Amino acid sequence: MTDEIDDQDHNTENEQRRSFLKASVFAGIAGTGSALGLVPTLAHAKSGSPHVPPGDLDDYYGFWSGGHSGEVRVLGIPSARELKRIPVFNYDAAYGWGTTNFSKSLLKGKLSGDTHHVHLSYKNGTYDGKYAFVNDKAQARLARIRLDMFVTDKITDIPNCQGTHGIFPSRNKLDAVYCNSEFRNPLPNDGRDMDDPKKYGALHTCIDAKTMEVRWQVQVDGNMDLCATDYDGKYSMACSYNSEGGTTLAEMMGKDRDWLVVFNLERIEAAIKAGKGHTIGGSQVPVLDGRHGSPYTIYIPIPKSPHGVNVDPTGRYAVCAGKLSPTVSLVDIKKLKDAFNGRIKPRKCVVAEPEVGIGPLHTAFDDRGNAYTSIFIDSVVTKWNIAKAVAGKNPIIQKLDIHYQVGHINASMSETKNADGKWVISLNKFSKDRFLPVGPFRNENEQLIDISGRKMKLVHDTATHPEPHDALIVNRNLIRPKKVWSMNDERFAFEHGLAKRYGIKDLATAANVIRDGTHVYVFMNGIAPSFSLTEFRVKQGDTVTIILTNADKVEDLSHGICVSHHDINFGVSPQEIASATFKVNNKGVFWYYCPWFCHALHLEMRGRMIVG
Ligand code: RUQ
Ligand code: CUA
Repeated sequence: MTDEIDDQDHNTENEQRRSFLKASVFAGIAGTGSALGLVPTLAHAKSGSPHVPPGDLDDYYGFWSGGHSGEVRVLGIPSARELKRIPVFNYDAAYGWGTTNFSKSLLKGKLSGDTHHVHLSYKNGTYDGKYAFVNDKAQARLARIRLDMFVTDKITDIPNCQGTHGIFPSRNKLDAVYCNSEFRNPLPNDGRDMDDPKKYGALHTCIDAKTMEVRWQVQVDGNMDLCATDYDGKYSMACSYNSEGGTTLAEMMGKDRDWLVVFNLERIEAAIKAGKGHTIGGSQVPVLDGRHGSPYTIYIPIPKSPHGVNVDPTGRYAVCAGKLSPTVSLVDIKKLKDAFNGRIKPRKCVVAEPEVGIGPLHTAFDDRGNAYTSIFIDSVVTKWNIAKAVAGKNPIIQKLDIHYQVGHINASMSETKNADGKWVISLNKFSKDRFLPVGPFRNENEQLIDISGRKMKLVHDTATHPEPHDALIVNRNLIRPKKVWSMNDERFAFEHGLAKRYGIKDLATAANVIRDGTHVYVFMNGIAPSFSLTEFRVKQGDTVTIILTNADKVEDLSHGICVSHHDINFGVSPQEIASATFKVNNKGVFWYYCPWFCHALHLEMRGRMIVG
């Protein structure tokens, strides 16, 4: 772990540290020596206070989707301090996301997205610290974020789909990410069947987590929203509303029960291997028909327009919330096999259906067999006990008022085998009367709840920029970001290719202006407080590519380049290389400068682009 943590005096924390390690969350880390530096801040959890004093670090990383901002956010928990915004599907001038050649190669001209669900990659039922994945509902994409650098590194277009909503990775190993499409559309969507909604379809898509290539798709009845996987790599699941196949609100609410759709991954993989898939339109991705009666799926009836499916940390139960029914349905994952083999009816997999409140949506878990369900219409979080529900007893332990209209909810480490029962975050859609008014568009209000005791305690309000849907609270010891790039990173392949083509030996020391027809390549570095080029000359009408290397190796010493009046503005962190390409249309002198505050002479870190 980091030096800062090791440097801290945590003698008084011995007790807590020991019991913490005993909790076996970090079996793999304990004993490396760094384990001794792990938990100077566990006092927060013990005291139930979200206050993290100056100089102290949070216990958890929070990974927040950014909703229609298109980004992913990183918070410290319990303080709820926002630590970083990771641009994914959006434009972000601070980093130049949407400006640099690398980001443009991923975004392909699109600058908006709608992220709902962030999930991290797994190994053996807990996070491996490698990647985060996030959906784009707006343009049917899946993105991957590297957690060694906290940057987006891949974006995959999902064919034949609209409204890519729920996603979930395999929980046993780095294998696949499953993505649900919420909107049904003609297949292929090329102008056929437009006025015949009965022929529309929705697809469950499997994407390879390592290559980010689409492996296969399965067509379903109805449409899907949230997604979950089991812990053994056997099943993926989708809660499914609109079993009616309607296109209007009234049509979509006709039936009393919709479904939890369960996908039999073993059967699907075997069928794909045997070449049983067909293709749709111009896409090469093999598609199987998983509608009613197929061997690949079962449809478990769930009341009514269900929303949200979450698997408990024991891996035994999937909890599917009713949304328009006050119930949650507890599905016994052990029974799925019998349902697939036709030995029991799918509905028999539901082993309890307790009433938890009006408008239940999402469920999180602690390490003591309790579940916490967000109740949208009642604006409460309901704590209930799984074993009691299964035994047919009243499982309700407490209903905690929150403000107002909670959507998602999550608990610390809840989506892993190592749920630790410390914190719940409640992502509330409305914030009226909680903060200083800021005009008609309001922030959301996210509330932190201490769940370490028998009773839930509301301890903290935080305003958030619109509109996170979901969040993960991840023990910080599982995330190990680097502080400085390696200049050989594969991310810089394009810039290294240019250097090779134009005979630049070392990008760290480059100061070259190379003309190739009407395209001018400007290779320079930044070392605080100067660029290696204090001017360069180009001609009106040229295309210019600036290749900028941050040659400083010092942690936290970032530079960047902003070219006046040319809409070029991007950053480079230590040892990072980035490039951007633009047209120069007007003669004149245009100052370029470093936008990251890097030095006492940061304002002097600038130069002139002279266009003749
Ligand atoms: S889900 S529609 Cu992505 Cu509860 Cu927010
Ligand atoms: Cu470099 Cu400011």
